[in-house]
Amino acid sequence: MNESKQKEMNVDRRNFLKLTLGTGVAATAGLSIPKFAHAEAEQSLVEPRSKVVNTFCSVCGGGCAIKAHVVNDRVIHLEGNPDDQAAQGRLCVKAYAAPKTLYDPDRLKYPMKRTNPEKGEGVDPGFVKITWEEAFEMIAENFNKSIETFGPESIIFFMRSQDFANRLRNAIGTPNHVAHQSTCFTSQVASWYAQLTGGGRPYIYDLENCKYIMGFGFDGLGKSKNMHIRNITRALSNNAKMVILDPYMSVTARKAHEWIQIKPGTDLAFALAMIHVIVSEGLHDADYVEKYTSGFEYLEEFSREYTPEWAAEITEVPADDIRRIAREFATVKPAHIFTHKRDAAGPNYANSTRLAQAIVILNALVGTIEREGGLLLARNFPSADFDETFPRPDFPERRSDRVDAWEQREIMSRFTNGDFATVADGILNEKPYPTKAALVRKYNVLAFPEAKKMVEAFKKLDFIAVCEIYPSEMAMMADVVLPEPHWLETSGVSTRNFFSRWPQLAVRTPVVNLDYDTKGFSSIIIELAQAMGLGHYFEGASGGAWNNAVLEAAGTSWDEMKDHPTGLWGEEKPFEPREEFNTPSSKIELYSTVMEENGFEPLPYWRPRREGPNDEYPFNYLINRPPMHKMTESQNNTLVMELYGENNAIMNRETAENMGIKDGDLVNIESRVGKIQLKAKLTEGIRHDCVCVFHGFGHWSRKLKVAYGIGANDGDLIPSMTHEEMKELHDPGAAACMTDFPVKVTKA
Ligand SMILES: Nc1nc2c(c(=O)[nH]1)N[C@H]1C(S)=C(S)[C@@H](COP(=O)(O)OP(=O)(O)OC[C@H]3O[C@@H](n4cnc5c(=O)[nH]c(N)nc54)[C@H](O)[C@@H]3O)O[C@H]1N2
Ligand SMILES: Nc1nc2c(c(=O)[nH]1)N[C@H]1C(S)=C(S)[C@@H](COP(=O)(O)OP(=O)(O)OC[C@H]3O[C@@H](n4cnc5c(=O)[nH]c(N)nc54)[C@H](O)[C@@H]3O)O[C@H]1N2
Ligand code: SF4
Ligand SMILES: [Mo]
Repeated sequence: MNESKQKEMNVDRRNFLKLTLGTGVAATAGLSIPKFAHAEAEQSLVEPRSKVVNTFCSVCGGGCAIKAHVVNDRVIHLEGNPDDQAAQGRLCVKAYAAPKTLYDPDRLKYPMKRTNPEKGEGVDPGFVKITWEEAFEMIAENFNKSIETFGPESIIFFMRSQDFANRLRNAIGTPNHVAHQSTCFTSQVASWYAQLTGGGRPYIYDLENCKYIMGFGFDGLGKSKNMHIRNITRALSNNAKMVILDPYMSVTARKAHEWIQIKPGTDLAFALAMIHVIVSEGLHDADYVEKYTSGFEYLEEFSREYTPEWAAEITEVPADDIRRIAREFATVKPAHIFTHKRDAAGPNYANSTRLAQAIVILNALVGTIEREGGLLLARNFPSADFDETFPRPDFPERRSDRVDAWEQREIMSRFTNGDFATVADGILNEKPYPTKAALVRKYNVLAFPEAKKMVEAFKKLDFIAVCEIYPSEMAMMADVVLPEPHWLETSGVSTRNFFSRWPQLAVRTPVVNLDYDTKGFSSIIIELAQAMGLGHYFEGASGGAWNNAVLEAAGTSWDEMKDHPTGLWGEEKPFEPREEFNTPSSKIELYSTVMEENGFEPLPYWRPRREGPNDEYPFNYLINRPPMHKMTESQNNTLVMELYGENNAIMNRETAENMGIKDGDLVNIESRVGKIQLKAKLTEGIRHDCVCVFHGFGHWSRKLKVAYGIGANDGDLIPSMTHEEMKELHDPGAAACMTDFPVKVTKA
């Protein structure tokens, strides 16, 4: 290797290492020096052509604004945009490692079709290269054949909501749009929707002004959201106290003043006892409660029996601690309970939605919602209207019943799409009718509960088209694969609807172009519509025109923003608390009339989890994810894998040793639906009755050369649900119950 190349690689390694250490991740990882860094622009050090391009990160939904440094058409470094309220000049480890994904030789580079009709785990699809024209023709022919023979509802879309794709789905006339939300956050949004917002929920925690932070499992530091990491750190430097309940010593629990090892699935009892203490001792913020909430009069009777002593039996946390924490939470001001997605109030347990409701009540009782130091709703620009921007013909009539039965979820079906948990039952058992063909985007089959059953469901379909950037397991199930560019190669606008304290958009233009034969998703949809004979639904529509419309609604335009020095639009505004909320009473409804009208209990009465440990399956199952990984898509990234290269069965040291299990021994973990094998990792940082597995591993696609065969998929153990089981749970949040089942652990 020549000297200049070596020098550049060292710089690159040092940068990644330095930045990674800066995020606080080093504490959690066996940190070593990455062997190879990305990007070697050999000539670059001689006469470099360098530039800095504005973009924003799309590894997670944070949309942190980035200054991308490019030398001789190669990305050499990403830097947080200092003018961005989210990035504040720094990124998280997942973004710093992203160029390694951009330059991953395993990426998809052109459209392909399958030649092996057999499908399934370990089967080589025999992909061959085709043109985009052939790809669209094949998909159109198969979709149209399904529609003619079995009706439009035989087509199913698996993807996050996207305006162009939603229009195509409606133009086809199928109700079947399946998304991941019941595995991620529905329990949370159901409660905020009913009690407060009539829509979404707050993701902004004003930690800098907060003096008492409490979390029912939210791992803000370990989940590596840029703004959370920095804001939690600032709060701790400002002498805030942090109390974290978690059966596992998460990164956040490690930094907390108190780590409470609560029994899994029982946080609702803890929260109800806190309500009991605050109400019975009159510790609530009487002015706030009077002015901004309704239903306080019901709380005394509701919470009477939920004493700390009652909760202590259920949670295994001493009553004195529960009482003390409730008093601290109500009297140290400002205080708030931060809650995110997959914490105890996420769709993990059958009682999670109730916990989410109790958390809204607790935050309202201490007057911290929409107040400094509390939980804030996002401030956004007015949004553009897709139908107004691109007028369309009428959609055909469509059936209301769906393959995942999501229409039966009274509250959730209004503003989300389900349902990873029940769709396998729908497809395999043709409920309520046969589905035949699918369009999948940006979802991996490994991310479905009971992933092996979902593979069987996909096998039952006649035809699958998959939009991907990687030869993932999902791509391996495809008849046609449609490759998209990496986000560092694209243009776009991020409205950042989640984390904005004041409205601020971020814009991106392509940082580099690797010259692969890829296509952006909006173009894919429009060209597919044309091939299907539905092009008239997209007259005048394009991704670029839509970006411009979004910017115009915010008071600017693409022309103004594309060469903008910061790539950001929106001035900082002082915080003005909201005085009214989007509920029937315009107040925060402690007693939820919306829940009641929809046939649910208006108050979060105690209800146990669905399926706790028993004699046959004596362990609780916990799922986590490593700070530096992103779901199932970063295990082929060598930089990330050097930081965290394999998942384990994380067990309590004493428990494991009593079972004759040593660190590194292979163990089997079994649930009633599956079995995985992993090396044991022993620690004092987990309850004696729990085993924890990190998500993202267990790849079986041989085309992912780095990720293939490492670790196991936590999701093989998660039971999927039948339509009937989901209905029986009668959960307003339609939780997939991601960890509401027990497991057994044996030495392999
Ligand atoms: N680095 C990284 N960050 C990410 C992601 C990623 O893939 N990588 N994904 C993003 C996404 S999509 C999501 S949904 C979020 C998820 O992030 P979080 O909402 O923080 O959820 P989890 O990481 O699933 O789990 C949080 C904690 O809940 C604990 N827990 C489990 N059961 C219980 C219980 O009964 N009670 C209590 N008190 N705690 C319990 C677990 O031990 C775990 O430590 O992370 C986001 N951030
Ligand atoms: N077992 C188990 N299952 C889970 C979870 C868990 O903890 N355990 N967590 C749940 C949660 S919280 C969530 S949010 C979901 C997430 O589930 P998914 O959204 O399916 O997340 P990933 O597993 O990362 O898969 C994303 C896929 O999109 C591809 N991709 C990345 N960028 C692009 C792009 O620009 N275009 C296209 N077309 N494809 C792209 C990646 O290569 C990857 O294969 O999983 C849920 N399922
Ligand atoms: S939090 Fe990290 S991964 Fe998410 S958008 Fe920001 S930098 Fe990217
Ligand atoms: Mo998620």
